[in-house]
Amino acid sequence: MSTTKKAHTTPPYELIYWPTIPGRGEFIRLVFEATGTPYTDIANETKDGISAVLALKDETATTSGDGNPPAFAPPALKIPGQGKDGKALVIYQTPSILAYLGNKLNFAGTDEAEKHYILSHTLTALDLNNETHDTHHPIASQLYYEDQKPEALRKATDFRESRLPKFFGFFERVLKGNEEGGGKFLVGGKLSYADTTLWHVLDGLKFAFPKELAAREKEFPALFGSFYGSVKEVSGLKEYLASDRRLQYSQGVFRYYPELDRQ
Ligand SMILES: N[C@@H](CCC(=O)N[C@@H](CS)C(=O)NCC(=O)O)C(=O)O
Repeated sequence: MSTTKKAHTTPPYELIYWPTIPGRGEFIRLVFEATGTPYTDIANETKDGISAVLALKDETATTSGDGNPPAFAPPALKIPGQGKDGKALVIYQTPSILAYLGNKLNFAGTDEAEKHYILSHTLTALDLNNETHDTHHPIASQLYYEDQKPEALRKATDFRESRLPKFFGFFERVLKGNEEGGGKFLVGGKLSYADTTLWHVLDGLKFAFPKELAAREKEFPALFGSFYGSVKEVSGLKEYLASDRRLQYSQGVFRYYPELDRQ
């Protein structure tokens, strides 16, 4: 990564997210990696970093520190010196963090209209992410998958048969309509956080539903041909994806249960 120069000019961004899984923290990591921005992934990089995640999750807290309001759930981003009275700013909600970083790191298009298109497409990609989670936890997040298997099967079947083609078809149209992007970018002529976010959801879906995705990819040539293939080759991302910082899918949003995949 060419991070040396930026290290002197960007604040020491601190990602507060669960360790060991990509999870929703990955959407934030990809922005840092694609832009060559230094950051600390506190729970993965420091011994007691998990305490920052647990503090964030404290359901009795009335602040997340430095006068910031409490956060509902990880991920959160802490930016020293950018909050009220020169204190740290703590923000949460994945799309809110992405929009903040997109502006700061020049990763949110080239004008006001593009900025809004990018946020809109990101929210749609995150809707797909959330619907993926619901395929294995359709009844309750706090119950085990094993406690909701029949419902999960119904949910996953509908998801694969109805929702996936609807989302994929939508993004295929977005890519085809953005002539400037040449099939590589959702908005305009350069990479944005909408691209990295959608890319990670597609990648996670390939892990979670390998047979379904293999069968469907040819229906969406822009999405799985040019777009998926080009984003992972982007400088910064390519190196990150090959590194041990890229965490393996396991028991997060993207899980592999063969019985939920196409049979
Ligand atoms: N919409 C929120 C969802 C946050 C979320 O669900 N975080 C998960 C971890 S990925 C969590 O710990 N949730 C706890 C809860 O919802 O009680 C976002 O995108 O940041």
